[in-house]
Amino acid sequence: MMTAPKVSPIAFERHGLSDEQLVAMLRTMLMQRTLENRGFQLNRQGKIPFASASEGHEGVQAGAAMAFARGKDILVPYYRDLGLALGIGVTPYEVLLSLFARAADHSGGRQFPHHYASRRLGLQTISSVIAAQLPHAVGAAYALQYRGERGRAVLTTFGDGATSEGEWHESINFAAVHELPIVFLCENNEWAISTPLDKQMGQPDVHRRAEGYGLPGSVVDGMDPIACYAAVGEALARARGGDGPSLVEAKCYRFLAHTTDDDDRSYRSRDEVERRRKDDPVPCFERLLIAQSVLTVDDAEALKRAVLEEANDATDRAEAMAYPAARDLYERVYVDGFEAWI
Ligand SMILES: Cc1ncc(C[n+]2csc(CCOP(=O)(O)OP(=O)(O)O)c2C)c(N)n1
Ligand SMILES: [Mg+2]
Repeated sequence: MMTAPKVSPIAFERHGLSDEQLVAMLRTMLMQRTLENRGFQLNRQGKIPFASASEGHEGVQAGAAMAFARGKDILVPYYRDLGLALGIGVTPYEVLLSLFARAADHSGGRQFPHHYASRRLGLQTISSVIAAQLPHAVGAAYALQYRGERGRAVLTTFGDGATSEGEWHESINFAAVHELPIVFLCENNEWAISTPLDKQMGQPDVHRRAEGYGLPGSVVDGMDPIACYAAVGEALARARGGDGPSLVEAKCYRFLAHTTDDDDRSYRSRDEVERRRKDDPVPCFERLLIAQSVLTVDDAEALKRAVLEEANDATDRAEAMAYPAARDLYERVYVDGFEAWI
């Protein structure tokens, strides 16, 4: 009689994450994907001018967000970090207000979409200028060190293309020299708009550059949210404990065009994108949690329905809000008086 081959259990290292935390990470990833697609839909409907695309980055961002200590750490992200923003507490409604550029948005509808800011969440706003956020992040880390604050760290993120900018090198070097409490997280998706990795750098491993600057460097599968949680968590713990900066490289992939303004068919093949889809972090993580009995198939379906309902509700509410008044144009340009941000 034939017996069914014994299936060995899938390796499952949860790095101390509870079932609730794992489901929360999946929820963030599902919401990121839903809002991502919503941005493209609204743009194609002519309702919003622009959205960026982070499909393929959900794993690294959900993991990093779970490692971030809300109320203590400071996040200085880049424009592709929708999942990080959601994961640390930006709401879908706030995301939609930003996409619709409504007056109720945190910037009064005047900031670029996906450029969030929240003093409450420790989320510092950015510009779209590549790598320009890194000296700011290093400055925030320097302030923490200058004030002798232990137990707090800065998490800053950037793409592979950003590592060619002068600010990237200057920031990493300054942080290493002064042993600042900061984690540099590279979301290496192999493309900088139409520039592939082999036209960006002579060797494809950003983390190996860490040694040249004198700080620890590590690499992690950016499609694996738990591994990313562990890698970023370890680096943040080192920074919070006064043991200096780290460079973490998460290898991921961008599945969609760079933004709603880009057509990636002009520079990469559909075969390449399809091939990489098998590593799509969202269904892979969902399957893992079901296989490990963290949630059932029915739970996962209910979660997806709840995410879609919340996204739909946020879309309707944000769309119904007013645009900023034209006379607001010159507000929020200069501040009256100065208040320390961190
Ligand atoms: C200083 C500067 N140069 C060029 C641009 C135009 N630009 C916007 S995004 C981008 C690609 C950046 O690629 P990468 O750092 O890998 O991040 P990704 O978009 O792939 O996540 C470029 C060149 C810019 N915003 N700023
Ligand atoms: Mg890139």
